[in-house]
Amino acid sequence: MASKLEQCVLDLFKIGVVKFGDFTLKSGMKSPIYFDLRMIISFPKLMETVGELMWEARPRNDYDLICGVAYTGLPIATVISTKQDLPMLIRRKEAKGYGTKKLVEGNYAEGQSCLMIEDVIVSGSSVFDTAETLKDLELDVKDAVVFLDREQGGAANLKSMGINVKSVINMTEMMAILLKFNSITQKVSDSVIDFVKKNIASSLKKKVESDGIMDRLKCTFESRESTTVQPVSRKLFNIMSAKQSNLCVAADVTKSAELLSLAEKVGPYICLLKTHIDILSDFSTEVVEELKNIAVKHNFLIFEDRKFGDIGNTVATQYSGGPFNIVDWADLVTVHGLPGDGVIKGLGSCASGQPRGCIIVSQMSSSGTLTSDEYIKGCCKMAEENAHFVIGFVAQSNISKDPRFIVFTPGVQSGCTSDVLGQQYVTPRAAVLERGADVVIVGRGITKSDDPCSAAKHYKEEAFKAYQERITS
Ligand code: S5P
Repeated sequence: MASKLEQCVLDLFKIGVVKFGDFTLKSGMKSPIYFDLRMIISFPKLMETVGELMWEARPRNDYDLICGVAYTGLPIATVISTKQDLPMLIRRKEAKGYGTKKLVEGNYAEGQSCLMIEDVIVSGSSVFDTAETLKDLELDVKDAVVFLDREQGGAANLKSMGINVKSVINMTEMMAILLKFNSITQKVSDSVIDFVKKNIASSLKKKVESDGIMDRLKCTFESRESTTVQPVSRKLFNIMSAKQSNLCVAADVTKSAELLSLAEKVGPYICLLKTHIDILSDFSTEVVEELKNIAVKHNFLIFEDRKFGDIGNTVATQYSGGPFNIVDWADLVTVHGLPGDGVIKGLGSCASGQPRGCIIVSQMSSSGTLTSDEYIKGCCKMAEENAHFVIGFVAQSNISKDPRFIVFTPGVQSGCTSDVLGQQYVTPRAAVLERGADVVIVGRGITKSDDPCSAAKHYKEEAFKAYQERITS
């Protein structure tokens, strides 16, 4: 008598899930066998059995959530979810272009453990992508269960990235069952086993590190939106694509009326307006209310360049409260990496559900800056570990290839190389093409020009043209 697993494999073979012939896999690899579990949705009882076997194979017992890897993982995860009364998440393949623009659907809370469900692994890249997205939401994702491990290196690949995979069956075992029940010949089985041994998928780690497609500098802002779940990054990528602008104006003016008038003038050309709110001699809560209205009208975000640099508890009180109550109106703020990630956690604790984020000042434009290579590396690590709140870096060079993170470069002005107090300038073109800026920050080049509106238009066009050249070169 066939065991439950044997019967399941025979049934899958009978309905055509296991096919022999010449196939090309998603990775471009040629294969003599194709395992297409999608069609089990037409066989509910069999789908239930697959779900049961996968649940039995899970690495641990105590998960708060499960997440199906699109697409075939979704119906299987649904079956498990209802049977085990375990809440489920869905990770979209692409972010939807309307409504909430969420990449992950379903309810979750920080720190909950989530088991990933996938039909088959070859290199493990789909499971890895899903894990990265879930980790950005601060979920605890270390385990995946798959039905078939094709034994082409996927499990080892995922292990090297910290993900533990359990499979219901591997290719050798599946061939053995089909052979035992005379469903295939020895010759077919041998050719499949020989094929998997000779066709090990390339290392995921190397792929992630070297893949040109993953390189920030080569990705469009539009495509980068779907690489992150950080709500402010997503909004900013969206605005940058829609307005064709990667210009941030540094509105370093000292009167509220000047600030609002400048925001109105440059608003149509910018993706971000950067403020130093404490230099306003006549600050009032009304001015930020008006600024918010102008930001909505012209579709840009507000970025308070506060450069928080103290322990978490102190920055939390500076961010939320005091005369400026920054958390209430600034989409983004800057932080120094110096204190360690308590500064980020402190700010994050005040944001409570509002879409807010921070940028780590990792490298400065001023002469004599103390931001060493070690310091920059530390800032990058901090960003990776706090990607739910960190949207990128203030930097002067290509410090991160990660397409999720946005690099902002200040010290940008055409026709001027420095000021008398140590500021150093490059042109927008050099910032984007030579230094790897995504967003250029221009202050006096615009605010001190005779016509800030035309100057903003000019800088916007030059910086965006340089970005377009960069992604197509
Ligand atoms: O390294 C830096 C970081 C920042 S945020 N160098 C900078 O100049 N900035 C800010 O960018 C600075 O505080 C100012 O608001 C703006 C540059 O202004 P500009 O007038 O020199 O273009």
